[in-house]
Amino acid sequence: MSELRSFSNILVTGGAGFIGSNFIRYLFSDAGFGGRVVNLDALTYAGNPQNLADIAAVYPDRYVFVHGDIRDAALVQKVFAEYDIDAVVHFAAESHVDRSILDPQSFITTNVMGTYTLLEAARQAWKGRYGDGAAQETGATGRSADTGPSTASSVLFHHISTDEVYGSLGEEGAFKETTPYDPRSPYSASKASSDFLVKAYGHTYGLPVTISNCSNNYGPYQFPEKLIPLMILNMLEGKPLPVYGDGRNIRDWLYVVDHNAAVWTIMTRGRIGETYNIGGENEWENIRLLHRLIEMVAESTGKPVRQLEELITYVKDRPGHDRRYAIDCSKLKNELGWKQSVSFDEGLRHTVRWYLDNPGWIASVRSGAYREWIEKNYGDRS
Ligand code: NAD
Ligand code: TDX
Repeated sequence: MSELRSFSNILVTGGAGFIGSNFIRYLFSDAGFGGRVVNLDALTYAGNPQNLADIAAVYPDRYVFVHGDIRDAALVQKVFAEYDIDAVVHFAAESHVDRSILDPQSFITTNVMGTYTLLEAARQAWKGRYGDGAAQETGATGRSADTGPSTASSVLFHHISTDEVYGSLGEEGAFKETTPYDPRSPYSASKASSDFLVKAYGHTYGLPVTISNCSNNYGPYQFPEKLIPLMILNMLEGKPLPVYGDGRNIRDWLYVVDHNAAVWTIMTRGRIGETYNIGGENEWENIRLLHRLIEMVAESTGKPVRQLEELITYVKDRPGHDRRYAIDCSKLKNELGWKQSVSFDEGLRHTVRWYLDNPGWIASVRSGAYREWIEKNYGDRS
């Protein structure tokens, strides 16, 4: 039988971004986490502390926001010491493929060097707890075929990664945890590098690590550069809907809360040293997805479907555009009992509603007022 891991002080990096902010909300609600959450975020264009303003107000003692950069070793070490961190969930990253093609540098410094900086801080902070170099003596992974899924661990580094590290699929098959890495964009290459660093710290130093590689997420608070929110907002504003290439690239979509439930399941019950794939088992060609979204926006706004369809504009393809992603998440399902709980129709409908109901959030992430708000509230804390 597996023993449930428990934590007191969780460091969430990138918790002001899309998935990270949803994860913190999840910790305080469905997960029933009773400890303290420290959110370390540099507030790049993609980070918005307003995403968690309600959580900050309700849990002033259990939610701490630290405005800072994961590449800042001194700051990261200070956070570990000051808050007695016993678990890290590492979301912070440059996350948009198109930006990585235009300007890869921050992807390398944040995703690779930033991950290294965090791993090193965790290793130093936790040395006494698990024993540096314990890998060889204990088998590093704390796993045993006879005792089942996990051994309780007082500290854990969970790394959030992507299915894009596995490359691109043809018409058949799905990525498994054993699929060889074949990253093809600067973004996915930087994420692959960070995955390897995490694995190396597990093997070499015995750092208790787990990794998850997830497919495309969607839901509330996603920055409107990604396909689904971009298309919703462009429909509302009557702007062109840019479809890359022939529109027949395929992505596997998962509702963000289901991703976060999987992450928490792995953190509390997953085997140390293991990678788990997370996916929606929900493949859609981009153009088909866009037509479904058009129907939903039309239903919610009363705009005629025809009028929205006329906005569809085929544009030049993304360089190196991966054709198809699909995830085999049977390991996570069979071993830890996780499963998707939100159907695509339900999740998309909720997402469309959320963007319609939150024009203030949309205006703020697109305007200088948002930057001014950050400056006023967090300007002196970095
Ligand atoms: P996001 O771009 O919405 O948020 C990233 C957050 O990280 C922002 O709050 C940003 O301010 C912060 N950040 C960036 N650089 C930083 C730095 N140097 N120091 C501290 N904070 C920094 O990203 P997201 O879509 O929420 O993705 C979160 C994680 O999940 C990433 O690691 C990404 O690779 C992974 N992932 C995303 C998806 C997806 O579909 N969005 C799918 C699989 C995996
Ligand atoms: O305007 C667009 N038109 C278009 O056709 C945009 C923004 C995208 N696309 C296509 C490209 C992809 O085939 O839609 C698909 C999805 O694009 P993105 O939303 O940019 O996501 P993707 O490139 O698949 O990467 C996402 O999923 C994996 C996240 O951004 C990554 O962080 C995650 O790792």
